Amino acid sequence: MTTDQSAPSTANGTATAAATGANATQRFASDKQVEAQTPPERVSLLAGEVLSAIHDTIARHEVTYDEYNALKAWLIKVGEDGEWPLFLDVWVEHAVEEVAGKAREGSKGTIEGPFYVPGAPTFEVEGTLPMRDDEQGTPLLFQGQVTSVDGTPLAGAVVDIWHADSDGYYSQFAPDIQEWNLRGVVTADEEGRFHVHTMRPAPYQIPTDGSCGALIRAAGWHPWRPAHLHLKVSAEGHQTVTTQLYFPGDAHNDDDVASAVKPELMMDPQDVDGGVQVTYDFALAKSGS
Ligand code: MBD
Ligand code: FE
Repeated sequence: MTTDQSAPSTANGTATAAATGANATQRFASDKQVEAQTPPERVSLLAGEVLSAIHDTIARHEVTYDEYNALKAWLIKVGEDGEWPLFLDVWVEHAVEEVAGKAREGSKGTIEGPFYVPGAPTFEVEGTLPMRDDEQGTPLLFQGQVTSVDGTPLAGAVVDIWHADSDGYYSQFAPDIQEWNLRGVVTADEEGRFHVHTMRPAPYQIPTDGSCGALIRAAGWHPWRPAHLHLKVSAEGHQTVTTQLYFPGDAHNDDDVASAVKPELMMDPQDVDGGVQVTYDFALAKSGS
């Protein structure tokens, strides 16, 4: 399935770009508090520079009316498909994350992407992510310790984890997958240690049947992200790290469509009886530092 360019058909639905996009758009609207408190001088500066960059590109490459109208039609289509969350998180978020994370000590972060859902089922110290009785794939034990940047173990640190299944699909964004499949929140023990049993995710292909797919085809790009785990690691008095972790050897570690791979985020999976085991420790910066 992961090498197939088409969306999967299932009994009750298809993971179309429009369906995935509509879910992502709705989630963004309901989960993120977007406060428009940016002062007018800053809006004018930023909007002005972005527009100037567009004008410069048009002048430098002598963009035609046909090309302008193709862009206009495409932008309209991105909205109709609900693919603004996907487009922005794939092609823009990494630059924002780079700025946000550059001065923070401790574990590296990377982009959140469009598929986080707050409020997943919780468990203490060691547990298994919600999964189907016949969940496919290789069993993965993901474990580690959360400390402060000075090495102090952070008792009761919280690790929120979400990832795709072995076909590359996310619950709540593809049809026919139970609500919290492969999503969970684990609270660490007194030493900041946690253990999460799950299934190894597959590489992820962004939907190719919508406007983002159309851009990829028109430009001769590819739609792939390497297989990854998404995490938010938090602890009292510390800054939350939003990150992703990757598997060495994945074909797309070097050309992630979302530009979100960093060398520090490579895991070191060990083959164990019946699956793989990964130990990855997190160091959190203190709040206000
Ligand atoms: C993903 O799973 C993802 O992590 C990002 C960043 C964009 C699209 C899909
Ligand atoms: Fe993802």
